[in-house]
Amino acid sequence: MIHNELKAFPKDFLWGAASAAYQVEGAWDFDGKGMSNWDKFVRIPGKTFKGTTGDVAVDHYHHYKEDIALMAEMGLKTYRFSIAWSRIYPTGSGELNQKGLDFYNNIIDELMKHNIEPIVTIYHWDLPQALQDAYGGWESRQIIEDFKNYSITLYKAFGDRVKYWVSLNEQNIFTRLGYQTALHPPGIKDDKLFYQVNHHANLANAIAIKEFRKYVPDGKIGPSFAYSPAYAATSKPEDILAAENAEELSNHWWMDVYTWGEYPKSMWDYLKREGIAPQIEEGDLTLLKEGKPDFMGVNYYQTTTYEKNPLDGVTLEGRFNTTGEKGTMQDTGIPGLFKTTPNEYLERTNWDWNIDPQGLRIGLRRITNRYKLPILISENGLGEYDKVEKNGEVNDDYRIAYISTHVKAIQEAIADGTEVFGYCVWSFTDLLSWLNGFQKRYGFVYVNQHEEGEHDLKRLKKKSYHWYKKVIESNGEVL
Ligand code: BGP
Repeated sequence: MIHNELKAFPKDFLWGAASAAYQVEGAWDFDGKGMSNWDKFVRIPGKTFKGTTGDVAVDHYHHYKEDIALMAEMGLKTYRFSIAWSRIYPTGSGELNQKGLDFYNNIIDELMKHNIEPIVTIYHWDLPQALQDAYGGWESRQIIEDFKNYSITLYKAFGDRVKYWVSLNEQNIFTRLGYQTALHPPGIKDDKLFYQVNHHANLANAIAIKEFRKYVPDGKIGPSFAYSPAYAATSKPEDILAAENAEELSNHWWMDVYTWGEYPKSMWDYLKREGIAPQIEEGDLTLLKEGKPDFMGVNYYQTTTYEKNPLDGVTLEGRFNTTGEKGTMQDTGIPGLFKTTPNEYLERTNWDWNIDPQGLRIGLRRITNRYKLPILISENGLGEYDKVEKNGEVNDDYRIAYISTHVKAIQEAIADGTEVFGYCVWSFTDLLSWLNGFQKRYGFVYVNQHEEGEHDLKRLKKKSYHWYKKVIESNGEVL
């Protein structure tokens, strides 16, 4: 679709930025906070780039006023951040830690003072380790009740001021990397368990949304899904089918459940035949249908291109680029279903992520046509090396190019008929990139933090900071 003229962004469009507790806060054992699964995992040698941890991260815990002042100066309309469950309930359930609630109350009040709409993510991967130890965390149905109680605590504490909520961040990533590829905690490789854990997460998501209606009736809630739309490598029907398989198993497998409470049929049958379909109990499907979200949160970074993968073809074992050495990412797949392959038409970042603004537009249209839900782009951004010049400038023109082309693609998607009400760039300040240390930077604000040594954590506005300020001022007209 080529438009002669594009519609302007809606006048109350939420121009924003996003973060996650573990990646920014630091203060990992301050003020009564309990240990999380990430606090434990990063201490296992070899798990993260140069053994980096979020112990200090960018110390947002002690710098939040400074960071929010920078957001206000930029004119940010919304800030999406997550709550560390183990700050609220140090052991996951039971005793409440008032100091944890105070910290987030302060953040919310500070944001409101500056007219910045808070978007709260209930769960962005940092599970209280006590729940992992007690019953295997997401491996047990017990998590559903504990997640429900934790969510209700947040609704009661913050629901008077927070109107936008994200339930689970990238359920497809934390379950897959936690239980299928072992790159994230708890570092397990077990396909059957992966689908079971994911089913529990679906139920927890649904119950949290169902409860939300009682406590924050005037609010809006949805999950944030890591959507990588599938492309076929060629027009060979076998490649088209491979892309179809990927779209169903890697995308619809989650979004269909969120929206309709149903698993996609052909993939359900496939997993049944393989003996790895999740076990469903009575009442589960009813609950899933009761948890319909108000919007689809989309974290978009890239598309993935697929081709046919024979039965003896590649598996999910493949090197993941966490070093920033371009060209070190390996293709992976599921034998008999699909295999990934480079897309010769797309540039890649130094971490081998495809750069594809049109892919965002395609993804937004697919979601709109299939689910008919409004969309919050809850993450999108560029992780790259940044260099501080002698005069203190960070000239991140590559980031400006990335974000501006994606904003343009959103505007085109709106002209195509999608309803997008917000855009949160990942991220506001630089932060810890889970497996990649601090050298893979995403922020509008540079933070002097590195993998090794102690640093002063000084904040510096990058060129993209000044640029995004103008984008917001002009409501997306000046790119
Ligand atoms: C998403 C996560 C974020 C963030 C981002 C960038 O998957 O929700 O927490 O980390 O990806 O990823 P990375 O840090 O691996 O580059």
